[in-house]
Amino acid sequence: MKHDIWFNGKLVPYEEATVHVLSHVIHYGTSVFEGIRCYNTKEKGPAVFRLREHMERLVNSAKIYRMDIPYSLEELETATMETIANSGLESCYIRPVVFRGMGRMGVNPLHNSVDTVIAVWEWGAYLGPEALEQGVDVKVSSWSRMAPNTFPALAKAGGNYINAALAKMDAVLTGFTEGIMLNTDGFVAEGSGENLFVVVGGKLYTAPVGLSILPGITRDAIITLARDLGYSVEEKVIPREALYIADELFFTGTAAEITPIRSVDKYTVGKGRRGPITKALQEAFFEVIHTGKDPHGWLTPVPVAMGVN
Ligand code: PPE
Repeated sequence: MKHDIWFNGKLVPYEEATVHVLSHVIHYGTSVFEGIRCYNTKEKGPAVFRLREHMERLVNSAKIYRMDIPYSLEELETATMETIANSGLESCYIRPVVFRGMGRMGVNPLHNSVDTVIAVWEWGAYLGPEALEQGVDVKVSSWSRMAPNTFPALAKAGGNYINAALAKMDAVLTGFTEGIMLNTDGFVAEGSGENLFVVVGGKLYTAPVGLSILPGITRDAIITLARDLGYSVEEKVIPREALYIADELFFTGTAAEITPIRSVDKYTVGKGRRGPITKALQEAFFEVIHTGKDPHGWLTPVPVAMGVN
């Protein structure tokens, strides 16, 4: 866990990557961030999954919050590769975060610094070691996703996760692994840190981006892989009770990858274990990230010159 962290342009020792308690972000949640994975692929060695798309989302999140990141996309990508190479990790989770730092106190962040950090660490199965095979038990959260025109859902902003944390705590403290949040109209949005897919009659459905979800990069990859396999995928408004009568349900996300859901609110989903379409999609996804077969150009190998592979 204690790898050097890229902080405003250079790698610094883990212990030195600190901020002042009066940083704007601590008081007002003014940060945007990403979660990215680097996989040690069989054919290409360590390679980052959809680095460009993640960095584009980071830059867009920052733009929404009027933060000017003083680095180009290319510089952020190079910095990511340097941080990975320096860590010596062959597979890792990558966390870029851009935040409002020191300047003035008060809500207005426009006079505060924009600081940029990239950290890496080893992160295993997000929803537990058995989750990818056995599936997880989840509940519909008593907390809703933020309404449109409150917090922008397309921005992956730190402050959004105070809502996600309420849903996650509500789930784990009542004996579930994760909470599914509805939007403020009561339609299915997503998990606290994952998008959600519903399988019914051999077809896949997922909430449209306008329903206050994060436009997940794994979600996009799964839509592509499902269509490659010949499945129909539709973005559709999903009522809560559709979860109870679905054939299969699964989460997608960088951290969660593709995690099957075996029950919701104590209703058994399908046969109560990973379904065949979920399994086929996991296999297609793992073929890319573990083997390194990359028909869609999603992998960026960590440059050999940097020294990991
Ligand atoms: N919705 C939310 C709310 C979300 O946080 C994530 C990622 C996704 C969907 C899936 O997006 P993508 O990773 O682009 O497929 N959540 C990140 C943070 C999790 C955390 O606990 O921190 C992640 O998976 O990296």
